[in-house]
Amino acid sequence: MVHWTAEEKQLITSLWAKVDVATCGAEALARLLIVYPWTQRFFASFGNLSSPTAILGNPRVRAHGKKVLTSFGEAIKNLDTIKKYFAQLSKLHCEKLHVDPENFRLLGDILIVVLAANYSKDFSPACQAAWQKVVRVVAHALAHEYH
Ligand code: HEG
Repeated sequence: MVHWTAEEKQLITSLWAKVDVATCGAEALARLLIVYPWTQRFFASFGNLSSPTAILGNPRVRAHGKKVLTSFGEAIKNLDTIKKYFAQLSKLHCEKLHVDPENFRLLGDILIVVLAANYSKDFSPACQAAWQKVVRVVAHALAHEYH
């Protein structure tokens, strides 16, 4: 099991308290779809993804980005039991959605960029290191039920 120090948990939750989940979630998912266009295949039902402008303005991308980052936030509250916490969601992404787990890592990296850009004042090197660990652990937990 991954160990979290009290300092790491503090760095994670104090930044999270400031995060605008709707804005950052929308931005992170839109960036994923723009920077790694092959990820668009999972969202074929979301309508117009034909350009960066279309993606950034797409209400379904915004809504789904918020949903994903909200779920991410719940995971932060359950760091010590994260595999169990994400077991169902991992199964869903594997069995129903067929999302390649590499995409969890890509989204995690993008989330770091989005947080660094939007909360640069709070994003100290120690905070970044703690967040890097969070996105790695989340990606790992979401990939855990893959077979
Ligand atoms: Mg996933 C649905 C969370 C990464 C593609 N994702 C969902 C749902 C949640 C979620 C909570 C709704 C589940 C439900 O309806 O019961 N996703 C989630 C997290 C992360 C993640 C926490 C990583 C941090 N998802 C992710 C990535 C992709 C993806 C990287 C693809 C590149 N998710 C995906 C798709 C759906 C969900 C296609 C179904 C969307 C829909 O049709 O509404």
